[in-house]
Amino acid sequence: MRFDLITAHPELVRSPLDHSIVRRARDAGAIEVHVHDLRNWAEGRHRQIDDTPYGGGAGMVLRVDVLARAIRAISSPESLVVLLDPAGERFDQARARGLSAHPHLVLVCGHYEGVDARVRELVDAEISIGDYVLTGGEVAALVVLEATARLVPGVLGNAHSAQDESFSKPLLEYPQYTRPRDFEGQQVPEVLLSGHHARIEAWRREHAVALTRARRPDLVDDDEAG
Ligand code: J9Q
Repeated sequence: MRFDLITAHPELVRSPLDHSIVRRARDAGAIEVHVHDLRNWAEGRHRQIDDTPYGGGAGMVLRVDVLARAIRAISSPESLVVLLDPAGERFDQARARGLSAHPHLVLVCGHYEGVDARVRELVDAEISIGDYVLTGGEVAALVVLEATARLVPGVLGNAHSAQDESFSKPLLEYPQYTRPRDFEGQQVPEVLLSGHHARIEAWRREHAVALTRARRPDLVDDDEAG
């Protein structure tokens, strides 16, 4: 799968893309990631990518003509062009799975001060990662890219894919422990040291359900609060 990011701040996204699962997926040849500086498509003496809003008001708005040149240069009929924007549809695991089925995703990073409204006609979808103010769409684009990339076939090993299936049920993770067995009087639960795999499985399932019910009742189908 191919990802292209269009951003006014390419330096902001490069390091995260060179690490973790995204780096491994790129190294394995399962995904390709290209970062584009929006300014490459700016024109005129000042190569401006944004301008003051018609009608007045504070801040700068990303120009539709510059974004249109960038999107048209990078996308093809196979591409899904997504604008990261607070007014978009909420991103979740189901959306990540849907995106991972596309051969080419073009992620367009918005600006917190806004993009020209006509940009919405140039994209296939608008996505928000949640209700908070960000300076731009860059961090949101990285979230979407990572969550999507790890679902591309060949990115994760079989152990991880199995785990992913159990998340889509979906429950929160069961409590995990590693050494030391005693940390300031807090002990690792005895059952996890027992080597009794069936009991360990049952313990984990029980605690995953209990944790999910306590913290995320909305994820448990039998809960009235859900
Ligand atoms: C571009 N706050 O917020 C949540 N998802 C995306 C965004 C966002 C933002 C500002 C600019 C995207």
